[in-house]
Amino acid sequence: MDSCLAVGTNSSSQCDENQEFQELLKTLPKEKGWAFDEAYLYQGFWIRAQILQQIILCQHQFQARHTDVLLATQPKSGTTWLKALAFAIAHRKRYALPTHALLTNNPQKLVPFIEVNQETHQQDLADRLSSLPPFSPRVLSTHLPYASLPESVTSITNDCRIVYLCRNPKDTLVSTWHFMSKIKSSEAAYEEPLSLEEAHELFCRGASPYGPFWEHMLGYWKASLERPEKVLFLRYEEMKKDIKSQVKRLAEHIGCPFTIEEENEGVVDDIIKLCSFENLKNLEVNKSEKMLVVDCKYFFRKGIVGDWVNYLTPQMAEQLDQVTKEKLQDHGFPILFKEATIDEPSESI
Ligand code: PAP
Repeated sequence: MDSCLAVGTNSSSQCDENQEFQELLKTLPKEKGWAFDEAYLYQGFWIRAQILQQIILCQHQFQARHTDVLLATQPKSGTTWLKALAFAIAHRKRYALPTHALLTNNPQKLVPFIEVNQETHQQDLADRLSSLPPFSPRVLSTHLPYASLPESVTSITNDCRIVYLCRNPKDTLVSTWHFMSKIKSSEAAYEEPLSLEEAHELFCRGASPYGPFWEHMLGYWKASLERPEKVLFLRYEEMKKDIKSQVKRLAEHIGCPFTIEEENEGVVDDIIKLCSFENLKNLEVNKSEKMLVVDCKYFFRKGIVGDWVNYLTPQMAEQLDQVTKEKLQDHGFPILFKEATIDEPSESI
């Protein structure tokens, strides 16, 4: 079949773009994908072909506004949690708790990715952004590495804020593997799910979705040191340990600090409760709705720190720790490096 017809395009310029894209793909290193099609190494990170075309469009087309808030993560680092919190903080004056948008919408829907559409792969970026709530700030998200963000986002003349959430690599691997296995067993899959051994091997080689894990994290960490007013670096484990202080940091960074009165009235605690794993997981919308081929319920598995210990063998954990050590030790990342190698399972808060 003609490649233009195969992807459902209807104009000659779209057809040219597709042919250019097919040519580009031929030049990129390729790896086995985790769930669907193969992954390609583009600008130093691994990405599925179908998403890559949207990423390139986004890099060219996305125009950040000065008031935008962009949430950045690697898949399975706590994206859904961060989306819920940032949305609830930024729009706290617009929604009363009993009728809050988060009670009837999956957080992924309220905070769209700039580079992919989780509803349908065909929808245009402009259409997608025009369907956002008409309030400021726009709360958006991305899995793109810092160096690959659209120029308007990182430009020194743009005041938009970035929040990066990082999770320890062993839990990120285990969570990603579970999620991909669920997708694989859906009707869209064309192969057997990856074994955990295969997933571990790909992850350690850097070939995780949007990986390598360490380079992704370091890009944002360095940016957070160079431009702290622009980039806030958060950690899933710290959020689990002390959510209140992390939520306050988040609110300040995105320009919506809590007042003393709000704190005294329990507004911070209400937001934390609304966005808690237990609350979101048990909402009807998050139990029954679907986004593309993914059931929303798969965004809520265990939500704890240290679950890796139940899946990785001591050898697998040691190998991943060793890679983490090699990748991070020359970059002055002592805290994460230490905790990434020794974190213990802890109870969900
Ligand atoms: P994404 O990057 O594909 O959007 P993301 O939300 O990061 O997904 O991944 C889901 C993980 O966040 C799951 O982790 P687990 O597999 O180790 O359990 C999920 O349970 C966890 N998660 C989702 N919501 C919350 C929440 N409110 N609090 C804490 N963890 C959460």
